[in-house]
Amino acid sequence: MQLEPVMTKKQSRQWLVIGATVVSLLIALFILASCTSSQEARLSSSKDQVLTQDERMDWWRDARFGLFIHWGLYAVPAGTYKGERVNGIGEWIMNSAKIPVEEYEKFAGQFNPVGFNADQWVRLAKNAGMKYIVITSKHHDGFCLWDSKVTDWDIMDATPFKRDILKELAAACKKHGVKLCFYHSIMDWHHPDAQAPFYPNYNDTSKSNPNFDRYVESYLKPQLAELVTNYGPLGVLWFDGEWIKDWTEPKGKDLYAYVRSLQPSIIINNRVGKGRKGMEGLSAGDEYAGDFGTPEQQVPPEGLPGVDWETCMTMNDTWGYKSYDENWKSTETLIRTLADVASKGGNFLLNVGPMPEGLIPPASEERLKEMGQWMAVNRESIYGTTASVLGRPDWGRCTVKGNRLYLHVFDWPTDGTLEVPPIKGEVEKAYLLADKKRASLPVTGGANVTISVPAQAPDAVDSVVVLVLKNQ
Ligand code: FHN
Repeated sequence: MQLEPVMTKKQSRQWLVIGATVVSLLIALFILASCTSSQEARLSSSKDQVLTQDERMDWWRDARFGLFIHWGLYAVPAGTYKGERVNGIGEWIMNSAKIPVEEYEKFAGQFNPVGFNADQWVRLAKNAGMKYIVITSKHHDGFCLWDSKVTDWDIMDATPFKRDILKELAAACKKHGVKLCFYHSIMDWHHPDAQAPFYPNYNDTSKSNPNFDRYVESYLKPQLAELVTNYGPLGVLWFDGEWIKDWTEPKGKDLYAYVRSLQPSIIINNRVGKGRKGMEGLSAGDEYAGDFGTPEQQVPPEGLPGVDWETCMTMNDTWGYKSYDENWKSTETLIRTLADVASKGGNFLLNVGPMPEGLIPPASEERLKEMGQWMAVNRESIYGTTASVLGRPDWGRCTVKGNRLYLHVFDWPTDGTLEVPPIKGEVEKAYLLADKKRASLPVTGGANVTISVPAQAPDAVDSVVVLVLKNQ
């Protein structure tokens, strides 16, 4: 029996086409679904969701205190060239001594910091009370402290050391819960497309490079991609060397967007563009790129109200190591500067310039340890605090956190009575932060509060009295 075909040949061809279309649609849907999920996986696995400005700045505002590290080939000459002491900051020696590039390159063969121990450096910073580290990935001399694929002018190819310093530091920071951040110079005295104005003319800042854009697109950005994607999530990209003629605010805005596209949660300073205004650190107006202002070697007298800012400062007179710079700030000065900066709502980025063998100068280490002893007792009067509500009292500074005023008393009252400038709110209690029992100190009420304090100051440098206000 001849079975009647279920359908004609034409009908079967039509069904074949429909079937093939349905199958290819199903395959397309499957591919689309798998791509989306992997994209979401990437986003969620990078834990780098799109954060608000406040969410991004949150850890940084809480930290208040970080370590700046200026380290590179300039530690080899350490301020001396051809037997002569060279004036100026140590990391500028190539420029200050007008060292030709091929001469300067010889320092790479002498850079073998066998004493470098990332874990020791990170523990030193953490024990000092510092919550983040900003290290020079590349300073103006162009030398790279990491294994860069876009140049041999780096620690892996140009030196006998052949270890990726940034990778070792990243591992140590992750282990100890310290945020890793990179300083990166836009200005580059080594790259042929970026050398002017500093080479061979030295300090002829009127000079520009015909191929500067090539340097930006084929070198600066690829290196930043290496730094932002190969060393784990970074806290801050700290740009510098932005003052050159070839760099513009539009370029800065583009670079800011580029780096944020690589790691959306990263924080970027205002030296990515032209908003720095010299050593004061911040130009008025919000038309400039960058998340915080960068006063250098100074604390703004009134702070920088309404914006995030960070004072960076050396312990002596140089950022990069100089063997004979012994003009060290006292630990007292450094602790009081930390309190001063925090009392104005800023962060304090304190610098060390490691030696060529990879050790931190003993005088720097001593100060960091002494600051750590103070922070061990008083850290809550720094971390997460905001600017004073008492102005700048004659006896010291004030930081604030919630309903607590932290009175940083530099000059302890000889008569046992601490006079507090007028405050808004009623006092609940007062106690010495150094007193683990938090025994209440006698307080007179009213607008002009006085606190009876012991004859002996708990700390010779900065004794903190906590004034707890009744919750309004
Ligand atoms: O030229 C640099 C200098 O070497 C150092 O890195 C400081 C640190 O903020 N920044 C530049 C000078 O403003």
